[in-house]
Amino acid sequence: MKIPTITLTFALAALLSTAGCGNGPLKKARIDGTDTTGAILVDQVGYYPDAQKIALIRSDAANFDVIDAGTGKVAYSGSTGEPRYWEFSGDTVRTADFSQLTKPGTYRLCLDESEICSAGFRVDDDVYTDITRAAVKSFYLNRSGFEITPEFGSTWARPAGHPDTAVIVHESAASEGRPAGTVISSPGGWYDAGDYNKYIVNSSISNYTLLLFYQLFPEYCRSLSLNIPESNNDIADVVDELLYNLRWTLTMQDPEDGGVYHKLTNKGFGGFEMPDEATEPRYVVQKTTAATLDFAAVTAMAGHLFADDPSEELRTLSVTCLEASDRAMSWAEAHPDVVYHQPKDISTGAYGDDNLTDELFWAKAEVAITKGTPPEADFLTGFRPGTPSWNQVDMLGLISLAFADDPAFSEVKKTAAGLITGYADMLVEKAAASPYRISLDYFNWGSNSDVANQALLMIIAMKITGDSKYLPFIQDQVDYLLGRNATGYCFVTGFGSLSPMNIHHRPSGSDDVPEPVPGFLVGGPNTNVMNDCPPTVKRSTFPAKSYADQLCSYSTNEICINWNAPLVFILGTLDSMKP
Ligand SMILES: [Ca+2]
Ligand SMILES: [Ca+2]
Repeated sequence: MKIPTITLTFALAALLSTAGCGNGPLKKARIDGTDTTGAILVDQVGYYPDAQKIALIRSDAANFDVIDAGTGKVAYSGSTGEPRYWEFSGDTVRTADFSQLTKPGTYRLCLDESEICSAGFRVDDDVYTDITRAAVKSFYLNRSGFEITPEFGSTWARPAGHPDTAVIVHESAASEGRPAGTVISSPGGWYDAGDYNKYIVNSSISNYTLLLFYQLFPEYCRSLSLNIPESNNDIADVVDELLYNLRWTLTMQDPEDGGVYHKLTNKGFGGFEMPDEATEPRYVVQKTTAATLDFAAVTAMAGHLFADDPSEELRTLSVTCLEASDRAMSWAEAHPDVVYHQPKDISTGAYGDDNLTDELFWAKAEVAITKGTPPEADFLTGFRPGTPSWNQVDMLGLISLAFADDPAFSEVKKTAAGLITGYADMLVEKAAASPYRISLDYFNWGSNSDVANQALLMIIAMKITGDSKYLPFIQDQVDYLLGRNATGYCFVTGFGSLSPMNIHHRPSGSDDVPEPVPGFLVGGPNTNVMNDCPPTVKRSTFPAKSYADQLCSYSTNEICINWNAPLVFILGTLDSMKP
């Protein structure tokens, strides 16, 4: 946990500096003091030396200093920008731009000539390395059916739970070959979120995002060591980690007809207990078109991506994935509109979705790329770009088309690229107009993942065009998630000077470790109250402040694999750019 470490560091620094000479009372107060007013919002993890560095100030301060956190010496002074009101937070903020400060170090930002100073933050080349590793490693720490040992899990070691080698076919999932009550094996995979269940639709977008990360940043992925059990094989650890989930999804396909079960679940959510203590029966529930199309898309993509990989294991897996994809597509063609209906005796996440046109688009796009057969000329006609989410996945297919390397795809590739950059440019315009400098202008459940996915789209646009105009806006979205937001929290567990401590995550809420499992992005502000906490837990009526660091608050403080996947993508992109 970083909070005690940083406190210790500054306590030590303060001690050393008072032993020196010529430190006036103000300088000492600046080193010791912290901003308890919430007036200063910075990226609490830090900035690259040559990056845009903009803090937001919620006060009338006209000037600011950036001081060396150890000595109190002023490293940079500047004036704040014009006050701007943000309707989503009810705040008036000014910018404090210290981009010109490029010397590596640990700093605090102080207002006017006062003792109101931010906590320390770093400027250095490696500021995002640890947090990127932690963001990927959170998937390892959320593995189902897997013992987390102290060697790899440190304080968060725990016994294995949910082996899922004896899973019951629920009556909603019964087929001729597998009648209700049949026992099947479906081990592995990640727990989806704060609960212990596993859902194909949400796994699919998560797997896609990590596969895309490997596709676009292969060298960086190979350089990123995670200290997981597979760290010494010939596969990039990011890929090892996603394979743990991808291989589970393969077991969710009925070998007889190719259809894919919607989820593997307990009947209800269950209490806050450790994985090995949660031993209620597990079921596979209803095959659906959404799950099967999503599965077909991801297995096609993995099959294509791994076909020529240096690793023999991945080349072998590629063949398995391509066969699985074909069989899933056949089932989906025969069952084009089977939507999920939650059975009466099941109350876990539904991930229900009535609109399957985007799932079909995604699967068709991935299959087309895999087979080297461009889609029909009107495939992109009327396409409306948007921010991807678990139930809106056509953008994933569009991104894949924009990176298709087969010359036969040059036309569709160009159109796809234009649609993505057009949308990303609109996001950039919104961010430029926003006092908090983010493109998001709605705050639903998991709003932080929408911020992350919009940053992902800006990165895709930067990759497509090679235009560095996107970079400061990508930084702005990252800064928001890491502390420069209206709540003042760094939204990634274990990082920042103010970080969520009470996440809605069963292992974190039931182990003996005070600090939550690190590296998770919490859902963040949510306009919808959802009545998940007792009335004593108050949330702001302003959307961008409607957040509670409370275990009960699954509407704002849960974690989820499809939220962490874009976090990995955006932090990893920035980390890959370090010199
Ligand atoms: Ca490895
Ligand atoms: Ca959909």
